[in-house]
Amino acid sequence: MDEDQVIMIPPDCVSSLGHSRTIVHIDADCFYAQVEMLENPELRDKPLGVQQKNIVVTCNYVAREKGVSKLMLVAEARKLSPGLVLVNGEDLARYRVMSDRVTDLLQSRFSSLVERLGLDENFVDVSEMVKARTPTAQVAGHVYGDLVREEEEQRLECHCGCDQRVKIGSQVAQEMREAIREEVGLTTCAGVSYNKVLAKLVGSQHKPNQQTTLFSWQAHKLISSLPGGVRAIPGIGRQMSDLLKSGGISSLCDLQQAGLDTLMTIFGNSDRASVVQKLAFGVDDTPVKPSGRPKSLGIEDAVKGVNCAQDAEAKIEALSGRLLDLLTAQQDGRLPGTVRLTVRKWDKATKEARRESRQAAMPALPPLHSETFRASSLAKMMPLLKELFAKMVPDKNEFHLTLLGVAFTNFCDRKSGKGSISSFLQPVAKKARLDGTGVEASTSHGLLPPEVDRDVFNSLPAEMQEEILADWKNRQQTLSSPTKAKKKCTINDYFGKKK
Ligand code: TTP
Ligand code: MG
Repeated sequence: MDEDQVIMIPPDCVSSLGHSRTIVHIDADCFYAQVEMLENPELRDKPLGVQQKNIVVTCNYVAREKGVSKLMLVAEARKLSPGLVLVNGEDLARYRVMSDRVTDLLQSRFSSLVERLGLDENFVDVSEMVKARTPTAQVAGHVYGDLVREEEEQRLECHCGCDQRVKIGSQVAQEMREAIREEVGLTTCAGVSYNKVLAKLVGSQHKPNQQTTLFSWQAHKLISSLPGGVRAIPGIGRQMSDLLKSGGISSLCDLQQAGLDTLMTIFGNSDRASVVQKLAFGVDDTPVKPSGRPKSLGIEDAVKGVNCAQDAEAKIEALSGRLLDLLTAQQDGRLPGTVRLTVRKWDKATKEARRESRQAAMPALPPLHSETFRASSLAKMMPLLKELFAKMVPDKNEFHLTLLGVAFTNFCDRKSGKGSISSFLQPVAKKARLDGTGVEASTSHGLLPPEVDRDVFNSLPAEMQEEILADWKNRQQTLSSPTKAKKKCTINDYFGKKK
């Protein structure tokens, strides 16, 4: 297409949302290859391909420099790069784990609106976060096209505030990429714009490990720069392009010129016809559809050299309060089974910052929307968090922290009633034991119900321990007065030793 030609958007393709949203598209660089290199760091400097059957499904950037590309036949890749190291990538389990970690991090830290696309891409709607931030003059990373606006672009210049929003979005995208790099170990590319299709398209402009922002007045330039076929538009895959072809539409130009009626005849569905027609002009009103409930919810703040316990505790308390507010705002009624504290310590000797996290089983919290929820949850959490802090920072006089974070994980649905408290607790108990990082709830109870596993019991918060003991006492009383005996599901049934 002619890059200088400004595309006129037909009236029925005009966006109903305008440029009101801010969307970030995140894509992991050579995803499978990075997972392999993380597990086996000596592969980093070698040309590496990930093989499925006789195809190199992806390769690292060392191999790409030698001409190897994604979905190339193994034989061809070997010719281009005789030293190519090939690993088998047919077992997707490890890739899925890393993929979940990225989505989880984005959901828990940046926005509840995260939509996964395949294993290594995520759309994140950061509009709310952007609204809450102060304006910035800086764009993080690259800007698509020239910053100097040509006459035509000046005409297209938008005054709805979208330039400012995508600038802030670019800062958020950079924070996302840094967090993924630091916590998951992967480098990523990001695209920032006001809709999904443009964010995805612009993100691939600079690869690897870079990000690009698209202002609204450059959108036409990006669309015009695409290769001619309809497949250049994300969302139009092989099946759809075959369908379009059967209706006489092969190029992007054909698609732009096709009327809605033609597209409706091809797709037999007016919604799809309209979405596809709009996509061809870079207009995309489809929402970021959350891909499942977050597995964790966290909040972190970089701090300037916290080096006394009192300051650290005040910061942890403030973070915990904000986190509880986020938990209430989640509105799905779930409560966390585990709380995790993260610190980043500055090591004077090595001049390096190191992250460390510890977690503990959560105490029972009051009902989520009760008046006392925040205050009493804080009062219950703080002793635990202080204990975790003391474990990670044992020398109270000699430390220097550059970051503090609190997160909830291990979410469970929790309804009222005894049956549900047990289902809420069971995974917590398991998790606390498996991690080995849970704080042992100190207990003065020497005697335990015979069916209860002491390790499981020790890993529970004091309230739960008391409930188990009270329940046991109750049962003993019931047994000693047989007239009152009745079969009931109790909390202890769930913590029994395996027979
Ligand atoms: P991509 O994001 O397409 O590729 P990539 O992450 O390897 O490289 P890039 O730096 O260009 O983003 O796909 C993600 C992973 O999906 C990729 O690592 C391997 C896998 N994959 C397949 O298994 N089959 C396929 O046809 C494609 C395209 C990818
Ligand atoms: Mg990728």
